[in-house]
Amino acid sequence: DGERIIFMYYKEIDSFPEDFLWGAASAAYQIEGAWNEDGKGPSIWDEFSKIEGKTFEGTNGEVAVDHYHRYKEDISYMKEMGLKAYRFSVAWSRVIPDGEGEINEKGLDFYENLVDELIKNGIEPVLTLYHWDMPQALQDKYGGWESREVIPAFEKYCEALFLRLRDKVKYWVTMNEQNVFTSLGYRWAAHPPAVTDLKRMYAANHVVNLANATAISLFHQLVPKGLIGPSYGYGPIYPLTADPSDVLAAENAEAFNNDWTLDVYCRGTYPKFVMKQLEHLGIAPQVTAEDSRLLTSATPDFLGINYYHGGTVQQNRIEKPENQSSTEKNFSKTDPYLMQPKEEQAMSPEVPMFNGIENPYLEKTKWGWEIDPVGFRVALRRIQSRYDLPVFVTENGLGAIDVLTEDKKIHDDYRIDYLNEHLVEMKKAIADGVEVIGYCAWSFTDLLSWLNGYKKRYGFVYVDRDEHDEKTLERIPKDSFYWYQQVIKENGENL
Ligand code: BGP
Repeated sequence: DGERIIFMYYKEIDSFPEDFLWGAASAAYQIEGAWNEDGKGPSIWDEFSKIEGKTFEGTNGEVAVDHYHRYKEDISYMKEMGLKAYRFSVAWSRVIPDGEGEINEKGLDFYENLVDELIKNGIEPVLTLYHWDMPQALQDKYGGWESREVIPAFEKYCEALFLRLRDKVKYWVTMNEQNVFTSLGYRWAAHPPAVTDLKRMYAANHVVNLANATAISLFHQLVPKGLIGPSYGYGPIYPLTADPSDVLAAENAEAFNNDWTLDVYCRGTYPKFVMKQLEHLGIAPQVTAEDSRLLTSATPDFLGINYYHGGTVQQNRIEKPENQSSTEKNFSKTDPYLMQPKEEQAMSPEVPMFNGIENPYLEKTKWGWEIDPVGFRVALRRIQSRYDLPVFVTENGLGAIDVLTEDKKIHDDYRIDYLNEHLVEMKKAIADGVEVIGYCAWSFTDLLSWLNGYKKRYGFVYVDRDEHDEKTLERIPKDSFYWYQQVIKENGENL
């Protein structure tokens, strides 16, 4: 009967692959601290976070959670948990302090030691090359990603890492959430370099695409046994209703938000529909024939996906003025997956295409991010059918306020519920035929949120510090730590 068929479908047909990479993730700026030690140069985040009013209560990564000095202790918790994979990022300005000149051996040593320690403890390293911390020197000299001059600099930095770590690291991520750092950096001025100019955003985005393809090409020459891909912040778009105009609006938003980046990564071409709109407005990037050759020649081996939430849209408010209503999404600029805040009207190519709106079916976190586990399955399915590449889930998690009890416990059942629901949907997506090679929850320890300090926590391991006080920096496993330990032990069998 029907119930039995449904039961079989989800519980009996598919288990997680034996070598499934159960992991957790972090990023250099958010955990390391030691911002100017052992020869490290300043990054754009070191500078930006010191500008008044830019980050929550003026937090910065000078100390962060001091992982630079405590990585062995952190890895001992990973081992206790049974973690199979750990995703971290390398700070470019630790390896090449001015971004393009001398290589700082001490910087490379730190990452090699970290990788050795992971391997010694049976944990697969997953290395992200760029998680937003451009060397400040390249920003000052060339204007960062707005200039093609940074491509050879990025290539040199990647080469240094490929050569040093190619026998030890199999999984590599090129860019973390290109869609997020370009839009928050060049459109909304919420991240460095704090620009609000669409033309410049699209130009910078194109340079990032070229740098990504350059790194992938070089990797395929130097590390033939490794696997490399970008990590994209993917949010599936829904139409608010079955009104064909809303459905079309959702297609438009999917093209602007997702195809715009993913088509370039996976096919080497920009979606024509979006390109035409940008050309009409005179804000399209300049794409040469040589650029196109490079982009089509370098395809990723897997697609990294960071999933937090998607978006819901309806027909645009020009054709349907009643859509300019109170239900319109109240966008927050600290939400990296925002699509179309209403205050920006002029020159915005999205305005005639769709109107972002709250989804009436979904609950939200304290920070207004929709909680949508089914959307995770939708995301994985769409990616599989459009690009047919193996997927590595490189981030997914819940930002929440955690309370340390007097007996030093953190009862984060809300996080367990969130992760559990997402893992169940991922398991269903695998049963649907999506090839998922691993899952890294965000994050392993608590860490510095770019714009939300230490109030918004994600970790399995609590870190005793806050915005105002570094305190003891003691590590304390949360309830979710033991829950995930069990999931890994059972290889997700009881999800
Ligand atoms: C992703 C970033 C991560 C992390 C996460 C949570 O966009 O790749 O680095 O910060 O979002 O974001 P937040 O700290 O803003 O809640």
